[in-house]
Amino acid sequence: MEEGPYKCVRDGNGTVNRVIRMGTRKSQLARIQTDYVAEKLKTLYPDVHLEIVAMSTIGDKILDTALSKIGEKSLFTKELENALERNEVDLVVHSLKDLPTTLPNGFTIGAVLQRESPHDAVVLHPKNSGLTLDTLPDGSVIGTSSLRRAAQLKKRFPHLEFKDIRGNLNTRLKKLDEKEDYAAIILAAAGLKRMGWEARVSQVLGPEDCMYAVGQGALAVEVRARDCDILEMVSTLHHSETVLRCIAERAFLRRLEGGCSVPVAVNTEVKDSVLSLTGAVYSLDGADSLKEAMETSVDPGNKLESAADIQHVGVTAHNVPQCAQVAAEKLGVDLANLLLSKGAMEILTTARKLNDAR
Ligand code: DPM
Repeated sequence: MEEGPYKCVRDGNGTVNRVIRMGTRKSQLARIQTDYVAEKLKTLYPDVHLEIVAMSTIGDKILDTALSKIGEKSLFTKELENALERNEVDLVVHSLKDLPTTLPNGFTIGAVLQRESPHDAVVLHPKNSGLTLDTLPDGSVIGTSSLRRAAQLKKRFPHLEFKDIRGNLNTRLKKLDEKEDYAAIILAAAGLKRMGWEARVSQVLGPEDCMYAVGQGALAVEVRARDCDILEMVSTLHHSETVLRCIAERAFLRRLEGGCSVPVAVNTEVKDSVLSLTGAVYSLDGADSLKEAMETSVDPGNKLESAADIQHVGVTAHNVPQCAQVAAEKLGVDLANLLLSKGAMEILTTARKLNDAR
């Protein structure tokens, strides 16, 4: 008989009776994301008892500062990692795009779930209903604190103005609807969908308008790297194609030394075992930019057995072909090297300095 992931925690009747505690931030989106993963785990492991432990993080408390100005990369994740480390929780569900490309020692991403739409979406002030970024009047103010979104959209829609907007999704929607400060805001389509606010999406931005952030739209489960039981359990949640795309994207960002606060954007696709990655860096106003594309074969045919401890940009995925993961990581690094050879570091360094001085 195949042993389950809990050979060491089965009781005399062979029933799994361990309690798994899931850490989450208190925001509605974080709760929805955690509940979603909990449902998946319940279906896969009906005998496991799941407990949800909600905590607020520094990132949730500092609501008046633009995300890109806070500096601390792991603002939303650190306190949850502390809880993991202290064994207060066993796993934490994050938006992959909020996880740094290098995780602190002792942690790993044990699951990357199938990606929702990775694209950004436009949410209009009700009075602008029917308009698009193109047709909004000159000088209309668009709310976003993402340097990546602002850089691309400033270049593409020069008649628009861009202003920071902070807070969780609920707060932002309220700021949009109840005031006259913004004509529209830009948010990730995935978050809007998870919140059940698809009806507010007036426009989804394709790569020609706005390429997405590394990892956008994918959920990640962070665990203790040495907790083999939990790692094995959550690994069944991995979605191979998403894993490979996100490894390439994260390797690209890591090589560029970019955090969540640099104007870096990507677009990936897997088709017929070919993984393509387009990556770009921008100056803050989008006037300067570099964009290149590369592809690699991620054919799982020549399966290489996975070594026990291998992580790729923080992801542990024993059940996804190692050779494909290696190829995906190399693709990201190669594309970053190509952009670096064309001057990407100068663009990013200048962007960082200007942003810090804002
Ligand atoms: C990161 C950025 C933003 C979040 C930067 C970026 C957006 C910040 C802003 C790294 N994290 O995208 O260029 O708009 O001021 C975040 C959201 C989600 C995860 C919300 C959003 C939900 C979508 C997902 C915030 N993190 O981007 O609208 O799961 O990918």
